[in-house]
Amino acid sequence: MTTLAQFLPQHLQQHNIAVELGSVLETVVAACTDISGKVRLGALSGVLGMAGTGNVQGEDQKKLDVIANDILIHALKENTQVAGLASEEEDTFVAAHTDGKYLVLFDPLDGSSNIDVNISVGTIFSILAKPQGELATESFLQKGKNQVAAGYVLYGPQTQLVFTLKHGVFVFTLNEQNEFVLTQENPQVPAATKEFAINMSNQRHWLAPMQQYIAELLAGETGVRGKNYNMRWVASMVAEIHRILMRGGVFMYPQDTRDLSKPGKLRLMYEANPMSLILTQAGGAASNALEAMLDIEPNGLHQRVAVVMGSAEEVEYVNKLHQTA
Ligand code: AHM
Ligand code: MG
Repeated sequence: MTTLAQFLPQHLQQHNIAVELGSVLETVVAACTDISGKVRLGALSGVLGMAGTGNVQGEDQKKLDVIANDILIHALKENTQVAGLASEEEDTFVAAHTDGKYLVLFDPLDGSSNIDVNISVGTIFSILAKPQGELATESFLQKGKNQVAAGYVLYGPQTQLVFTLKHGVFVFTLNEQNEFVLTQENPQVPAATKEFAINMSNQRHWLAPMQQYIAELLAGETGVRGKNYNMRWVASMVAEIHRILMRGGVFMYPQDTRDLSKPGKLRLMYEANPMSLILTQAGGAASNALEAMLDIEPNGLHQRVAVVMGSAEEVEYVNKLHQTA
């Protein structure tokens, strides 16, 4: 049995990764352990229901969105290696330590529409090195490929931590002593898949290439793809990406015609980029249907992006349909 506390120092040393980065990761994980405890108890810890507030994206906040956000901010501000934070639930970045070397971006409780009905939710995080100079919004606006670490904690039937420090992907499971124990090293996303995930209720709003792609999948053996596909939709990105990491699949949240000023629903900096780093480290692929997700030049902390990620063959197929449209 290898706990995170045993694994991390070895992994840092083996790959020459700064111990300060390890300490930031440990702080994120400690906060998520705390959040996991609250999620587990649900109504018994009085954390369910609405907070009666809205976030910068105009979305209503659940009590647990606010609690998870507060736990992460409080913990990270205590770590002197952290220069600043950005959260889905905060309009602007939060400054921490002037000498801090790292920036942490997170969605404290993703999929929170699921929390009151006891379906999996998760925390997603991305860590960047702080550029030289005074902390500003621009300090955070780095391409996904610049991330030095990324991961998520899935609060599901088991609480699992998945992260990468850009030397493979590691999966840990929370035990009864609240320790994360290594349960899987370097899962690989199969290149081919027969499973897709998309919110089909938006079908009539999709652009033509996405309409074509899904129609081809639904045609199954009788269509050009020549095989039958299965579909899943949890409406919890962390659960969806974890399933794909474990057994393959393709996850999409495309741009649609309702509001062409919004390229999609999901956020680049603390949802799409960290998940893309995890999947690409595991042999998968990720794009906005046109270019590699990790190469996108960001323009805002809360910028939205179209998402296609998972098994490489499917992501490439979707990209081709869009690039040739
Ligand atoms: P959130 O950050 O407000 O929780 O929204 C993100 C979630 C993702 O977890 C999930 O993939 C998607 O929204 C589900 O959207 P929909 O409600 O259209 O099914
Ligand atoms: Mg979210």
